Amino acid sequence: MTSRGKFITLEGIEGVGKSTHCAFLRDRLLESGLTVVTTREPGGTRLGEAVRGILLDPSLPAMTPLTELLLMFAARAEHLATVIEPALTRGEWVLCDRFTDATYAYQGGGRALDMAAIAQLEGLVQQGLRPDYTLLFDAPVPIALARAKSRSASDRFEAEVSEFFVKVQAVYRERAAREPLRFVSIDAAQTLPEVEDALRGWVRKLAL
Ligand code: Z5A
Repeated sequence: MTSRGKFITLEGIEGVGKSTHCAFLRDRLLESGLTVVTTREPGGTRLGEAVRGILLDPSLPAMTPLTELLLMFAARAEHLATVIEPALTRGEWVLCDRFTDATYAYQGGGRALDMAAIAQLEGLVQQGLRPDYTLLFDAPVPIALARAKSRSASDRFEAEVSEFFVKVQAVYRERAAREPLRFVSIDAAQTLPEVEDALRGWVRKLAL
């Protein structure tokens, strides 16, 4: 019988390098002989990418924080049912650029929504599924925002002020401190080769 794959999520405020590091990590896992699926949230399915378009489009009218929360979980329900669960069942490893920790950090921390309401939706949508490992890329807000801004025009979240990202980061750090077995915190203010060394070290520890 094929053993179930592992579910790895990458988290952090914008500009910490998640997309860059996701590609690097995928290549290291492929070298170890694993089959790897890379995906992202919000998104990862045709419907989810359409929802992502709505969530990020700065030209649309403002939405309420609750609307934003429900759209995140609607996209996630589709993503879990059609991409993540099937891949894990086939024994593949799933690398996901953001997942529910982002909801706690952005909608709970940034938008001040009730954490208990987020936990209820998490239970309903995920039915007990949690990431096996979460890599939290952590860098001071000004460094991360400067990197993100050097790269592209602002979407609806990126237009937020730095205090918003300080609140988001605080929730990420609290969650990492509470679940040290799942979270791996990586200093993303380091140079790219240094971050890559940290990722290589983590993959070695997995002893694949
Ligand atoms: N969101 C939410 O609110 N609730 C949820 O539940 C979920 C998401 C799932 C879209 O996410 C938005 O959705 C997100 C939160 C919200 N918005 N924000 N903010 P996204 O992941 O698509 O967007 P993002 O977080 O803004 O990602 P990003 O801007 O693409 O950043 P990144 O992936 O972390 O960084 P990057 O593109 O890999 O790197 C940025 C630049 O820095 C790039 O030029 C790199 O070459 C450079 N870089 C990376 N690392 C280094 C180092 N170490 N040194 C120097 N330069 C570096």
